[in-house]
Amino acid sequence: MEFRFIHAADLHLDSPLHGLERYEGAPVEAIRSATRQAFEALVELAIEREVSLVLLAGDIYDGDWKDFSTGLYLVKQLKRLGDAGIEVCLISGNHDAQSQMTKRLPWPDNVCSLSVRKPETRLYEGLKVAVHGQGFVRREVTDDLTEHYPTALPGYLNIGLLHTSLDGKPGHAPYAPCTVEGLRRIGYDYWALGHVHQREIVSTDPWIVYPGNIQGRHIRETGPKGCTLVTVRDGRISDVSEEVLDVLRWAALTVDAGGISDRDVLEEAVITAVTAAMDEAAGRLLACRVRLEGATDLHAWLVDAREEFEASLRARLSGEAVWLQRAELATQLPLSTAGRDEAAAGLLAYVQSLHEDGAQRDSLLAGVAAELKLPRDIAVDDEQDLTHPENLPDAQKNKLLDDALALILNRLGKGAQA
Ligand SMILES: [Mn+2]
Repeated sequence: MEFRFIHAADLHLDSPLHGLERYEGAPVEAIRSATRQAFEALVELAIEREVSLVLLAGDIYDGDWKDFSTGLYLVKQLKRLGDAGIEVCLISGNHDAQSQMTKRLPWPDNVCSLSVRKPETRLYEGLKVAVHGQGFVRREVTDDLTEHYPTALPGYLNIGLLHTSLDGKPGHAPYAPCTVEGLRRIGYDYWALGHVHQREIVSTDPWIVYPGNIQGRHIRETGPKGCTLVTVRDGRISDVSEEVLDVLRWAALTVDAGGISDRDVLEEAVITAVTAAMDEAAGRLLACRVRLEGATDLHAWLVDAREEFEASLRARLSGEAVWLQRAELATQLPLSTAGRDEAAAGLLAYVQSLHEDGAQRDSLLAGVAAELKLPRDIAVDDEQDLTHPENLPDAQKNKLLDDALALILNRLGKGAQA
């Protein structure tokens, strides 16, 4: 006998957009509806591939609903699965923990939501599958939930459903910690995990899988997103594959501007990188950020005219299925004083001496902070607090000085080496 199941997690349906409105031309509607469209792609995949069971490992909702539309939407999609004879087994995670949700709707008949009080086992007798799991009762679950998971049931394919950070994942809150060794000991065939948004096959014996989220929601969630499709033959897992579901692709691109001294050449290099990412996105809307790196004579001009450069790129890309969120500057002024006139070389040498004399640099920055409002152009990144530059790490203080120097040289018409 052969059947298939789908394992997905972290749908974060209708998750809100953070600060996108402040970006010119942001495709707010496309981003707002992306999590729903990706879930519809999952439903269609399940029906098309005639899967028997869909497992959802927590964070189905991003948090409490502002009204009932999110819940009604999900119920409708789950019923589509029910109409196709597909069962659904799910748990809550930290975002949709029982305590987080004030509104509730009854689940359709084909849906089993496992208990948040203790591990619960749901048997699918026709498939000879046992799904064991426990949802989050509150947002911060700090104990190892698997300590009380039952041991594997003989004669069944045993699946553990769990929302967890395992023994620590950078960038993810350490909820329901447990170890790979601990999971192994329980003796299941497949651990359907959720919480970590980056896809990862942690182990193949037994299978321990994070499918990642089904749709990236911001620039830190880049690359293809989707679910895991598992084939079971004669009671054993015979195939595990990744299925892409996202409708909008995020990409963080890097362009080496090192040695480029012509604006058109740099623009062409960025367009080439964006075009390659669009090819990978295969027709989906691409939301991208471009980071420019390297020592270039264009640095001073970029610091001064970044918005102009971005606007020019956006004009080139208009009409394409791409949104350039921003161009991020990680370029440097070429450090050599060769080919510069006396005034420019003097300024360059002065700033370099400040790199070496931290105390003098810090007192200069403290003075600047008190007297001046620094222009946003020389911000080291988006979220940096520039009202207190003296609190930045040394490397960023130096970068701030370098960018200020670049700005001055450019305004003096001395940005590039002769
Ligand atoms: Mn989570």
